[in-house]
Amino acid sequence: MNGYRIAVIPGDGIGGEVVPAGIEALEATAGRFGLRLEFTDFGFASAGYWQRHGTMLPADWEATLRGFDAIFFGAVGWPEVVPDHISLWGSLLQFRRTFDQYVNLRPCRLMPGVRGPLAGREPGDIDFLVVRENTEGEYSSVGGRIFEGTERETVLQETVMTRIGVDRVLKYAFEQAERRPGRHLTSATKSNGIAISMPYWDERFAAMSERFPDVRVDRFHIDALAAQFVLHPDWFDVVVASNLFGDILSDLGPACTGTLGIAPSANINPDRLHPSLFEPVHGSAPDIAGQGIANPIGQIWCGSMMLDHLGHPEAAAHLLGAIEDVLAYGPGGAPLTPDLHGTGTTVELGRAVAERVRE
Ligand code: GGG
Repeated sequence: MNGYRIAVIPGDGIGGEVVPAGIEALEATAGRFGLRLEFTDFGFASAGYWQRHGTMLPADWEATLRGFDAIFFGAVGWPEVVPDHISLWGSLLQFRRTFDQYVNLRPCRLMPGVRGPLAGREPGDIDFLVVRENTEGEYSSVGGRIFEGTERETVLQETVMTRIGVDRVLKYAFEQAERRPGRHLTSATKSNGIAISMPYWDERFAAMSERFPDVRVDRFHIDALAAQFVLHPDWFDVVVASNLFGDILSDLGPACTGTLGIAPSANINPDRLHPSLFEPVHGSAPDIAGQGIANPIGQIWCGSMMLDHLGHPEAAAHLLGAIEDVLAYGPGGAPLTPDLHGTGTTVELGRAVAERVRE
């Protein structure tokens, strides 16, 4: 199959700036590999839509998006207009849950030409994959407030871990680790303090590891793991974590490699029963929105992950190679954005990658 329908949701803030750069790079790649990508733009899942309609999504959003092969998403969140928990639960989390995108894949790599904050690390030293559980865990709507407005005001929110939900993401992570040369899987936990759900996660991890004897495993409490990410990021190969821990680690990892601006993520339904969604790890960044200086690499790398998921690994590798080549030119040779110590714009950096794809 060579033709795909892609739903495009730029969302808020810099989403509207980096998504066009991602599409330009995808179109260049599609042209080179004989693929037909048909992009359809949607304005929902944004603060603007909320202002007009009082909701983040139209009533028929599920039927609309179900007709697409993938969703190419920018960023959501504009707290001046709509509280963050409403915009997130009203859009992205609906997509992840309704389309059972139970794996959130977040690669973290020190790229050539990118100066990270950690001294002495070369490209190749840091190259790991965070596999984040994406539909349950700490991101739960089970809970509530009682005695509101009184001195006894009490707020509860439960972590939800189901055996199916935990086992399927662990299995996916083991399979990823089994395919990589390092064959090493680290589990993030906090079973000393969070003494009901996290020991359960550990138990299921230990049980799953018996099915993958070739994968070396270890387990860290999340606090120690955060420190190890900074001190020894080169130790890690695949890291599997609950929803919240995975979210935190997949911001910390890219920060250790220089900038959150290059980090991609894929919200995947591995069973391919529903469309998967590809979004950069970064958010809508209201502080720099509208200035044209947002780094488009995370969004473009999402395009590469999307092509891989759609069954075109060569096209995906070519696009990722173009990203690496352009970054390797460094601030003197490529129009890198300010987070990469350059003076380039979103459009210029995106165009440089698209041109490299065509060369
Ligand atoms: N492009 C990613 C985005 O918009 N992120 C907003 C956010 O806060 N996401 C939280 C999450 O991924 O759980």
